[in-house]
Amino acid sequence: MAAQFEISDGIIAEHNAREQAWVAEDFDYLRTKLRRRNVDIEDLVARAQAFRVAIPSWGVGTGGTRFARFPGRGEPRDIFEKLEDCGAIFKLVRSTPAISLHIPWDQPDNAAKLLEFARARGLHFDAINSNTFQDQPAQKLSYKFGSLTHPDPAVRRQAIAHNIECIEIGRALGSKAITVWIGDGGNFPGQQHFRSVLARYLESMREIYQALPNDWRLFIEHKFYEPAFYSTVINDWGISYHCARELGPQAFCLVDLGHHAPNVNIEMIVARLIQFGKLAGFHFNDSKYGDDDLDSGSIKPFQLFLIFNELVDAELNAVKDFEPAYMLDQSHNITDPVESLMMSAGELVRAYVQAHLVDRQALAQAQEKCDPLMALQILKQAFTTDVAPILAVARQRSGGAIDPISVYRASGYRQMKDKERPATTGMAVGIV
Ligand code: RM4
Ligand code: MN
Ligand code: MN
Repeated sequence: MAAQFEISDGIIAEHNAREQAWVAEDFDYLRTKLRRRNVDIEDLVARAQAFRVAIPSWGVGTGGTRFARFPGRGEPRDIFEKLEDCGAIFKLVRSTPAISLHIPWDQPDNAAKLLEFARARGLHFDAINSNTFQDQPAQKLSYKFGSLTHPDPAVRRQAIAHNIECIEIGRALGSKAITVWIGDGGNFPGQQHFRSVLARYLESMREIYQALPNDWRLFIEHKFYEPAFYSTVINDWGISYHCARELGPQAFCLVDLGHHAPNVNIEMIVARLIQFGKLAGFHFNDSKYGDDDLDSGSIKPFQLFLIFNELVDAELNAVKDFEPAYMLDQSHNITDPVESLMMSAGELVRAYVQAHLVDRQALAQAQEKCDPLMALQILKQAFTTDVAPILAVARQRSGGAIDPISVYRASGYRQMKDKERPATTGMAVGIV
């Protein structure tokens, strides 16, 4: 393979030197301001530098809507090119060294080669995602009427085998978790016997659970509707929690922000799962109406902050076995996915740092004294603090860019990839 274009350290350094002046000035001012609140800015920079969120392998391709897909220029055509894009994102933002692989969309022919390619870019593999929500070309039996919960045991066996194969692939790549999301459900009242399908789900999941290596976790991802529009087998966090408990200590509940009815109090669900020791982690995105897969923090930044408020509270309280896995699960239809993912990763770090600004002692006092107004004011004070200088300094100190999107645009990365990657047909990744 001819040498592929990469964003150079030189261009990052050159841009950082130009931005340096405002960053230093704003950082100093914020340091003074936070000192008045007894907050050490250096502690926040260190926390921002340590923050990690995984990129899904399908996220760097252009997604689709239910109606159309508009391919982008220089889109990655295979998993290696996807890793190149992930490498570019990681180089600029520094908080995204992990890739969450989707099987079979990004099934590797040679795991060792893929691992080596990833390592050369400082990347590694996070939770692996199985797919029994659509049929693949060479597949024997159809998932049209379900997979792990299908009435025909042969279909269930096929879906179980696929998940076990995913664990095997993940093992070879160094993953430590599998995320199972199924599309099983019904469009018609009476189509499914609710208790039977759930019983079959548990029976199938028990077999997958049995195949888990001891140091692996199984993530159950719920979703209240779609592709089924009347009933979904794993429809909400209550069912997910029930199943995780039934399965055992290696099973956890994954929260995709788009998988709840509008206006559901997601931060409270997060707190409950933390309390029960069953929070797997997140698929971050944002939404207005349903599973819209919009960019994280683009619609409801306060909700994102409130979720991180719960996560940081658990972190500071050293809640036992609290180890949430973070991933961005977005569909980029009208932006360059690399830009969207960089911005979204930044939004997560922002919410995380802001959550660290919450005066928890004062909040506890306000709660004790039944002073809701003060409680809200404490949260708002943290949420309205502009922490951009902290994020910029954190990126810079980790070797990344103060302004990742400007550097990315100036580097001409997409234009170079457009030349290197002539379009092929059949590059659709489906609806994500
Ligand atoms: C689902 C869910 C899964 C993702 C698929 C493509 O809605 O969010 O995590 O793998 O979409
Ligand atoms: Mn998801
Ligand atoms: Mn989703």
